[in-house]
Amino acid sequence: MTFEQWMRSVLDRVENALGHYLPADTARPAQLHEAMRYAVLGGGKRVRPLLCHAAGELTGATEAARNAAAAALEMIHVYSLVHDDMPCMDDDALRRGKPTVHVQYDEPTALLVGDALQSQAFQAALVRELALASGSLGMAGGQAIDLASVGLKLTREQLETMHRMKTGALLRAAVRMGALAGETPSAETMAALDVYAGAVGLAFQVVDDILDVTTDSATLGKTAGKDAANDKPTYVSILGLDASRELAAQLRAEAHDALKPFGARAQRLAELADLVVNRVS
Ligand code: GRG
Repeated sequence: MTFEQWMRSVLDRVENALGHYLPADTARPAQLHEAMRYAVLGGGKRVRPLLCHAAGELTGATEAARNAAAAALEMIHVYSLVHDDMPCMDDDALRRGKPTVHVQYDEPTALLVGDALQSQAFQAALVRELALASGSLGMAGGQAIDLASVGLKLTREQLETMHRMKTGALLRAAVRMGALAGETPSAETMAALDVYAGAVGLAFQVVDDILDVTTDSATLGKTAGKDAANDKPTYVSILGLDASRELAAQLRAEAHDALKPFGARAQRLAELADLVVNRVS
């Protein structure tokens, strides 16, 4: 199977699993459930579910276990996007090429969609991993640091810490949850996968910062250069464009090196590292 065929089949399974784990929009309160489905279904790159499936395949996790973990990760991710887009945070009108939830519905609905998606995720998931990755020591804490850093000059180390928490923790959980859904992986396996996930998570953010200044916002449904315009530090603002590109390439190499002990079994994870670094949106 080619990488593209594998991606297509995983993406289909992820969409089905999400449809299954989200409450039906006929269940009351129908409008909240409709808005949850609006936020989650039919959009996004699904990077976290893909990483989760690839790591789960490596450790022999069943399809059902991989689907549950992948759906939980995506629901947490979408909750963070819905809240991040609200007027009290980034105040964005477009997400994934369509109106954000508070624009399409209203602010209270967006707040509740995020809350309810978070709860829904914990029904499906390896609770400890997901809680650690999404709480104040992970994504929510990283977001707090990010919001507090507006107008400040962060060092590269401080920027890295913020991103390791804000986006890296959930990407790392995607790999860990996939792996842990399989045959009890060894400490060595988990340590190697942690190194891989750390490098991919940081590369994802470096590339995001590069794309933020090099792509056309209108076609992507987001505001190009918004972080810079908001006076938020980015890799490009600290290192410059060329050094940021070099860093992304270095992190890709680090991710590949970490997978060496697994040989061909880690092919999909290696391909996903390439996808994260070479993506154009
Ligand atoms: C509100 C608790 C809370 C946290 C928000 C992750 C986050 C913290 C906010 C997301 C805002 C943002 C633009 C972060 C930078 C990188 C990032 C996570 C981009 C969006 O993720 P993608 O590119 O999105 O995987 P898709 O739509 O493809 O799933």
